[in-house]
Amino acid sequence: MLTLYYHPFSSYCWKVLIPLYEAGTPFTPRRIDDPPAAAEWKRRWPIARFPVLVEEESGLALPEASIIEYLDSHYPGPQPMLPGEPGLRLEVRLLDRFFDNYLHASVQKIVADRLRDAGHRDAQGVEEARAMLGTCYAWLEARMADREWAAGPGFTIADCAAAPALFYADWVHPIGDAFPNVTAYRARLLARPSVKRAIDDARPFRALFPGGAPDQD
Ligand SMILES: N[C@@H](CCC(=O)N[C@@H](CS)C(=O)NCC(=O)O)C(=O)O
Repeated sequence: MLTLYYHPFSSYCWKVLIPLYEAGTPFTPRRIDDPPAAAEWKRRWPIARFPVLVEEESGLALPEASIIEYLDSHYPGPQPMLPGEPGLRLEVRLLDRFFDNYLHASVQKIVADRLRDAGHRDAQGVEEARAMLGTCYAWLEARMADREWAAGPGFTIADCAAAPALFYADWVHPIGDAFPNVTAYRARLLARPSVKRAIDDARPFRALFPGGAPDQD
């Protein structure tokens, strides 16, 4: 049995929920806003970032959402989320890194800045994050011209990384008309049942979004 320490509104938690939902893998949800669950979570991963997935039988803790690779080999779903062909595996991992390190990180920078005291805001950092999002949209626009999913023919771990990153990116730095391929890809992701379920589970928490959630999605 798997335990997931998570919060339904957390973007990185969606990245783990999506493959769990895709494969229909059962897990015990433990919300980190519940103090006993939070104490367990921090004991198991003192870095204290979520999600953290734990395989109870072996005691194996799997922090860092990209470690969903493990699910593919140990709790496989109907289709592999990490393809077998070495070149394609590398491409999936590259796209996963792109979505996390440049797109998602820039969204987090903008959101985190809204939580700072007025006197401690980092205007330059936010400006740089916005510039990075623009660069990411442009790169992805060209890439998605003739693709359905981020890497290879099927839905992969790269798309699990893309879904929450693009969902919230559009909230903080609208993708707009200049990037129709990115907009269409985001719409495909949002229509995927596993992604839709994660979005719907998070709906009750939208009032928590720093700066207010936009009236969309
Ligand atoms: N590198 C981590 C990032 C996870 C992450 O940033 N999670 C956020 C929630 S979406 C978090 O833990 N925020 C709490 C904090 O920053 O203190 C991963 O890939 O799982």
